[in-house]
Amino acid sequence: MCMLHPLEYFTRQRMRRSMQLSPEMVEAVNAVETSGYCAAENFIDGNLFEELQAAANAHLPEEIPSATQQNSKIYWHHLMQREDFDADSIFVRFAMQQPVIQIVTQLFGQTPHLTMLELALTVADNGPQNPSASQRWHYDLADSKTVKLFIYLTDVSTNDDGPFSYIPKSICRTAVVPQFPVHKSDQDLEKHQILKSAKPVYGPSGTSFLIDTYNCLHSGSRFAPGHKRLAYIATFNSFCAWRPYTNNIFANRRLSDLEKLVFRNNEKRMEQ
Ligand SMILES: O=C(O)CCC(=O)C(=O)O
Repeated sequence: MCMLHPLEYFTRQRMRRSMQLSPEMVEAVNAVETSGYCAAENFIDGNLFEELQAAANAHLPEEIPSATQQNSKIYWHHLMQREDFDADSIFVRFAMQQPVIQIVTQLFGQTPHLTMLELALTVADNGPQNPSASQRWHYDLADSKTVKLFIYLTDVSTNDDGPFSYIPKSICRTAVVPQFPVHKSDQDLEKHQILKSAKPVYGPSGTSFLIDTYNCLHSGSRFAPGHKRLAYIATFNSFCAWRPYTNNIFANRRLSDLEKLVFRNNEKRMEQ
C-alpha cells in the first residue's frame, strides 16, 4: 500500500537518512528489533515528564469511575480532552521527543505516523481471573509497523497494579500461535509453552518503554479489586497502516516539516 504513495514514502525515507543516532539509541533499536522491547527512561526529558505527570493528574476525575459497559473495554477510561490534541499540548509534545522519533524512524526505515494518543485510566473490573479484551493476550494487527511509547503515571509495583506484560518477539516468532481469535487466554499460551516467558513491566510512575505490539503478544490492566493504573500511550505506525487512523491532532501553530510528516492528517489545518 505504501507503493501507492511513492513520493511520501521517499520523503519519509529521506528524513530517516538525515538522522544521526547516538550509540545508546542504536542499542535501543537493536533491543526492539530482537526482543520487541526497550526501556525508554534514558530518552525521556525529565522536565517533559514532570509536565506530563502534572497535566495527567489534573485530568483525574475526583471520583475514580468504576468499570462501565461504555465500550468493549469496560476497564478503560480515556481522559484526554479536545485541547490536549493541540500541537502545543504536553500530550503531543511528549510523543515528539527527538530520541523517541529517531528510534522509531530507524525501526520503521521511514518517518512514522503518530496515529494515537491516549491518557488511559484503567480500573479493576472482572478481577484478574476473568480478563477480557486487551487484558487477554493479543497482537495489534492494524499495521506490521507498530511501536508504542508507554509511560506509567502511577506506580505499578505488583501484579495487583495491572502491569503491561509482553512475550518477547523472539519467542513469539518461534511459537506458532494462531492469529484468531485475536484475544487469547493464558491457557492458550500455556498450550504453546510460552506463558512462562511473559514479562510484566513493573516500576514507579515514570517507568517508560517502547514496545513493538505487532510482533509481541501482550496484555495488561488486570487488576486486583480496588487497584487502578494511569498511563500515557503514544502509538506509532507507518503512514500506510491497514486501518485508517485519525489522531485528532490540531495544528494550532505552524508545524515543522518533521511534525507535518508525523502528524500527517493535520498539516493543512493552518492553511485553512
Ligand atoms: O492495558 C494494557 O496494559 C494493555 C494495553 C494494550 O494492549 C495496548 O495498548 O495495545
